[in-house]
Amino acid sequence: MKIESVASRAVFVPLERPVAFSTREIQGRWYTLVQVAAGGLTGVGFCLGGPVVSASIRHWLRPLLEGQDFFATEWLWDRMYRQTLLEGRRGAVLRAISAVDIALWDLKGKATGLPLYRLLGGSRHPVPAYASGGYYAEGKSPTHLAEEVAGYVGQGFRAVKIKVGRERDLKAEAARVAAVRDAIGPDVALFLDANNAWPDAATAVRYIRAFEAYGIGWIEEPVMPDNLVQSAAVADHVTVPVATGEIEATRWGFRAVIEARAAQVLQPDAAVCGGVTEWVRIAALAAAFDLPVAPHWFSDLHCHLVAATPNATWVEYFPDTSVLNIWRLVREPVLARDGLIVPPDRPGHGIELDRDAVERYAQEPWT
Ligand code: SMN
Ligand code: MG
Repeated sequence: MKIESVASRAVFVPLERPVAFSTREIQGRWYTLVQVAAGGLTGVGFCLGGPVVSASIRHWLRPLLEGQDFFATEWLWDRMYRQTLLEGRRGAVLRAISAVDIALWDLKGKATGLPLYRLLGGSRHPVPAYASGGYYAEGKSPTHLAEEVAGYVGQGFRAVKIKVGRERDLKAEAARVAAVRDAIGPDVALFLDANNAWPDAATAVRYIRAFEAYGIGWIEEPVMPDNLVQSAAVADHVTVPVATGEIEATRWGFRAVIEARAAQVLQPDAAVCGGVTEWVRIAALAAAFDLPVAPHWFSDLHCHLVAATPNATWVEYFPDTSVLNIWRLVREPVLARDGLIVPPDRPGHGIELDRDAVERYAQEPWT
């Protein structure tokens, strides 16, 4: 069960049309892919992030991995984390560790013939997915936004998430949320994602109070992720639960979020926080505080984790692949039906790369 080779590659997949959230515009997405080979099997890992991440895998992680037993994920995690302590701990290097760890779990699944959710102690039940979208775009009115989310409800989703916080005009922001609630009816859950829009708690509270009447399930990242005190102040002053964690990393990062009472919903992303190994620890930590986890981003991976985690509530799912386009690189995406995802029964996480597509979007060779 020895790792023979580790290869990574950065790819850039342009969006068909640019979209925006509160403070940034997106023209395309960078992904780093990793392939870990052992005994005729290949484990696949990935994350959002470009050449700095893939270089970290090549430079830092590959030498630590080659020749090691890929089943020893706990020990390999510790080794990777300690060896990269000076340049690592979060950000690009943690994304590199995350991608590698995901590939190691994929290998463990492929070597045993077991799907990831079973390796993690889960069962093959359908997990609830929310339709994530509602981005801003040039010329997109509240009516267009309402049509978009009504489409998701028409596909059977029982929860939707939209972006907020880009418009300075509070009335314009409230009008978007009102149009969405009107379009989805009273019974569909509505989540809002501010992507660090507001400079401080007082500003955030002003906007969120204008949304409260529309029955909001959570407000995501109202302020910068580093400012846990401001986030806690928001949580204290609104009735809407605060969610955060998509760019937080490691059990220690989440411990700080919990200790500061900065959020009522935690959103670790296994491709950011330290891989499957660290995600499971974070979910257990959250459980000790009776906090739910609702993982951020890639549903094809997180459906396994949610199926294995009693305090996990929702999988995030992007019906509009022109916004989050990793499926361009994937052979058999796991599709939601009636707002539910059944984790695939293929060994490992079941995510296989489309070689031709990877070639087309690659920005560097596999090395
Ligand atoms: C998001 C950010 C970055 C990549 C994918 C999705 C967004 C979300 O903040 O929570 O959906
Ligand atoms: Mg978000």
